[in-house]
Amino acid sequence: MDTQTVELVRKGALVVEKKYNLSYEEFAEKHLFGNYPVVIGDACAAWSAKNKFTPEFFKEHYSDREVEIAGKKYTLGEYIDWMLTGTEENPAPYPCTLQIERDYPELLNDVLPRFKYALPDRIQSKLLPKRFLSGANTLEIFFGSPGAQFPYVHYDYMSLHAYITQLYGEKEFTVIPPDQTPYVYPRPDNLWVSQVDDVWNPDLEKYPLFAKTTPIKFVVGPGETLFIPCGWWHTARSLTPTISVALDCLNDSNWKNFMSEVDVNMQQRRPKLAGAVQTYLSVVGSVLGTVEKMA
Ligand SMILES: O=C(O)CCC(=O)C(=O)O
Ligand SMILES: [Fe+2]
Repeated sequence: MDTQTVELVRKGALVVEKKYNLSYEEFAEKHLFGNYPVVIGDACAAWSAKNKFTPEFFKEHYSDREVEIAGKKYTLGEYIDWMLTGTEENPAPYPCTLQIERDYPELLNDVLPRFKYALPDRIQSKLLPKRFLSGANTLEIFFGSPGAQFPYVHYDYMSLHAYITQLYGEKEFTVIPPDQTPYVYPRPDNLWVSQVDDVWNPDLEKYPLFAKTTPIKFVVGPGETLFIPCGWWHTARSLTPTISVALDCLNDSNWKNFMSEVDVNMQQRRPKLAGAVQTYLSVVGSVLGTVEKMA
């Protein structure tokens, strides 16, 4: 920690540290099971996306592809021009996302090997029927312009852990710990989305308890990966034109949280099956836990 950070920690403020050469053991103890975010400075060192994913690359190869943002269609070429010329006052619409596996499978190799911090991962397990993930997007590329603000404060759907790797430009993140959920006013219909839309300028008359939150703000730059553990509220804002890759992870550390999310969905849609699904997932959790320990 630098001296400024040490000062802040002494004052009791929460901070998100940046770490290089982080061992898996330290990551697992302090962050994955410790449920605390961290910026990993070199997780994506082996990815070819690191130098390849630039605005020029996407313009050259994918200009004609269509993207849809908030119900409006653009070509990726149009969007990239806007993203490069957008300003704080007039940002490009956000987020502009590409689904790598579904629509750009030829780019999969550029975000491999999967870094050790996002392993083991149960999202692709044959024992986990995909419908339990309720359509969560688990591997996406994000484009944004200066001033582009993610539209809401949320924690990742289905309590998946998120790893956001910044490949181009700088993005500012704000995170709020899960134990402050009582002050965050989750939407009754979407418990993972907050009703408070501006963390730094909240409507305290409408949301008085939000004053008790202690949001942590920091910047993630090129080559850096932010780990956001399950249940941590977060939002983001691009400071420059940005390209990021977001991937999700599910394993023993967030399995119980995931099971609760599945239960909430099942109680709404198929309440009679909810109990059986919980039993099934708890067996799957034990089986995969054993397999992972042997690996
Ligand atoms: O990079 C961002 O804008 C935030 C993305 C995010 O939090 C998400 O897609 O869940
Ligand atoms: Fe998120």
